[in-house]
Amino acid sequence: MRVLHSGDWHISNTGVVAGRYVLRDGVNLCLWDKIQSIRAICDYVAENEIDLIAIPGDLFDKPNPENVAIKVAVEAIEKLSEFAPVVITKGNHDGGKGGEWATALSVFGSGLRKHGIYVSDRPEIIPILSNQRKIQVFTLPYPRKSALYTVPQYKTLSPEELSRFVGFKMEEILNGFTAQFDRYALNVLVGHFTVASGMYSPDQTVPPFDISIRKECFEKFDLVLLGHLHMPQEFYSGAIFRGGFGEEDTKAGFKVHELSQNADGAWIKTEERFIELPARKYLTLRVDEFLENGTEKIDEAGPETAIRIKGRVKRYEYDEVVQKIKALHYPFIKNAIEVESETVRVEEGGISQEPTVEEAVRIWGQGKDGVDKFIERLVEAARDIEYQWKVGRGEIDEVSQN
Ligand SMILES: [Mn+2]
Repeated sequence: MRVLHSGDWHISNTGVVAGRYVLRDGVNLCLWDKIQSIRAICDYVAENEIDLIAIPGDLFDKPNPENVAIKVAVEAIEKLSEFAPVVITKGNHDGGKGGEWATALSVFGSGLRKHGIYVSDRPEIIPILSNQRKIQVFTLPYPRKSALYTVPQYKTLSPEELSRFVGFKMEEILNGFTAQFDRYALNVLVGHFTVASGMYSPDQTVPPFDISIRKECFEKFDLVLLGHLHMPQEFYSGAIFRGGFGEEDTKAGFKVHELSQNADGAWIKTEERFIELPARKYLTLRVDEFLENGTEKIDEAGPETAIRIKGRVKRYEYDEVVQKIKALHYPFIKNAIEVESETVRVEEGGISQEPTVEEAVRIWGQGKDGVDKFIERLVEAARDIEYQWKVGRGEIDEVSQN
């Protein structure tokens, strides 16, 4: 049995490459890139024997995708369904927040199930027969966390408390699933959420306020296929594109899992292959590297690579660097160079130490009656604002929203 696993397509007709909005063949370049990846997946499915295709969430990038995004998604899923049953679960980007009635996935309707397209926006068990083999698919889409805020008894929970509560409920659902296993079938979990030990990027672990599930809860499933984390890792196929310079070291691709039945009829995973997709490359050069041998490095990277030049220079050096960048006539280049500040502040008693944003918020809240209840939410919001501010200044890299 062979299962193809590819999540987080984030189909949308928007996005910038190296800060530029580009149209190619009438569609946004970011969508054009994704179409190339989707085509490669469709070709793979057409050329190889596949028994099940799982797309665990974030097929779309937003709840109200553009017509062209819908066209790309529907055509791809129809194409894939000619070769194998397709299971799609709802991700956080597909919509359905709070009291929303529909998600972007509503375009598929429910009548498509008889044609082998199974869209799931709630936890459920889907029995599938593929090439005379029984598959029991268990779905666990992204939960509607914000819906809980409308329930009076949960209104006072902090984001961390709410995430823990939702995570606990999801683990209960997983437990319930294991009681419904079909011992003659392949029991597969297809879901969109974070695993507790997961990584957002090569150097960023999952933050504590995200809903997460402990991986012990997966032990009994024959196969666990998740979406949400864009970096390929255990349980995750990763995304089919790179979201920007923050993901230049992240591989984009999909996975193929091979399983075979042992003498007792149990399914054993025999191979897991990661197939890399030719997603657009991103490359950051330090300003000194750029001045030294930037032209060679950029030639070597090729004209489709997005380049960023980063670092600090003195005021008088800046114009020269900008001239050099312009002279390249390179389509995808981002100037993220900062000019070194020339002002130095000296205060009595030495250098003054500013408190961190978090410290400042906590100091402000000290002894204020009633604030303590909201302090964690304030701190989280402050951290988020500080993060966005730093990203805006190019001090840190943004990792695309999972
Ligand atoms: Mn997601």
